[in-house]
Amino acid sequence: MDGDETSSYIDLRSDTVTLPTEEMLEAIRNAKLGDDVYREDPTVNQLEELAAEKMGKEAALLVPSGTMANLVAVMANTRRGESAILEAESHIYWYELGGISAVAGVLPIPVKGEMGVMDPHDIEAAIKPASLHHAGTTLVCIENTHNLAGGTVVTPSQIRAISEVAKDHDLRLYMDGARIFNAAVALKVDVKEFTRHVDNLMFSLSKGLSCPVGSIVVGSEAFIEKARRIRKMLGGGMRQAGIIAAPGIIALERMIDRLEEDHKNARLLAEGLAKIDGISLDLRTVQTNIVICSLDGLGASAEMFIEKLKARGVLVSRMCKTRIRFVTHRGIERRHIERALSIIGEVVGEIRRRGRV
Ligand code: TLP
Repeated sequence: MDGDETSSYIDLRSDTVTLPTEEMLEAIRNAKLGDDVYREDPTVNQLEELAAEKMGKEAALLVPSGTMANLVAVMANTRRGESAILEAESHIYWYELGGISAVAGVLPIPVKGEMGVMDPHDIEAAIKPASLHHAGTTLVCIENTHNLAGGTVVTPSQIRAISEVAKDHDLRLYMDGARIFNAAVALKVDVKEFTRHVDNLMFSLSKGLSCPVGSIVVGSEAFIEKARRIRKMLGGGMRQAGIIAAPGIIALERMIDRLEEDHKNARLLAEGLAKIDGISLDLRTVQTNIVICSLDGLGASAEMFIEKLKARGVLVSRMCKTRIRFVTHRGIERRHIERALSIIGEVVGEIRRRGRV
């Protein structure tokens, strides 16, 4: 689908569909540029300094995508033949084409969490010692907010508890914080509360923060130096990347507080969905800008439901055979949620009238 086709839709597939603001486009036009592989792009340098400072870490590195950020970070935190513990429904495990194994050479050890949060005892039990038989565990990855669990927040105290296990066993702790500002806004705390107990993390500019491209890896100077080399090896060294960094600076300075509005809209949507017979969801998981619901009670497949919504102008994503996901973002206002709810009500009514499909 091209941009023109989707522009008239109520697009709830992802916050990745957000377009840059006018101010971002202006900043791109006016950005001071240089060759970032030589570290001579002043706009990239400014963004990386700002990101490191905001996260309370020593250094940062701009990369093209969240997937590359996670891969670079896993590689900089481990050596081939080691293992990493991650949540069983995490993005790294399910949605990154197995890069952790295929490229990083790391064995993922999935640990099932509760609403996206792993229990520190389960983490401890899953650790593999470096021995003649095992791929020794050296890394724990958490995801915050947790996408597949419905945008749930891993709280600062939960992170601290996990970090204690990691420290006890000499493991590194990494956070896929693609949507970490959603977590900070949801709990109304400074983002450093979430970063202080992890060794390093990444966050995305291209999701709710509305930038067209980019994620940032953050950590110690030594870690980022290593990550910079790995980024280059993976083909992610960019030249005049200031055109990506310029909107990133605006994102960090001005786009964070408005995430609250996305959360309110997600709540409104979730409460509306919960009232529709045949749709079920766990309202406890609706903590930020993601809503995942099940169509089990309707006997409808996600594919069919999604097609029917699309035909009426609403776009959503499939999570599995009978679960769909809605994500709110800057392109979605309260009126869109109200309209989407009434369309969903119509589609459910139609399916129920026709019986099981
Ligand atoms: N998630 C996308 C899809 O890939 C599912 C989305 O629409 O939510 N970590 C997390 C937690 C993510 O949700 C995503 C993107 C990534 C990493 C990868 O980021 P990108 O898409 O920039 O490679």
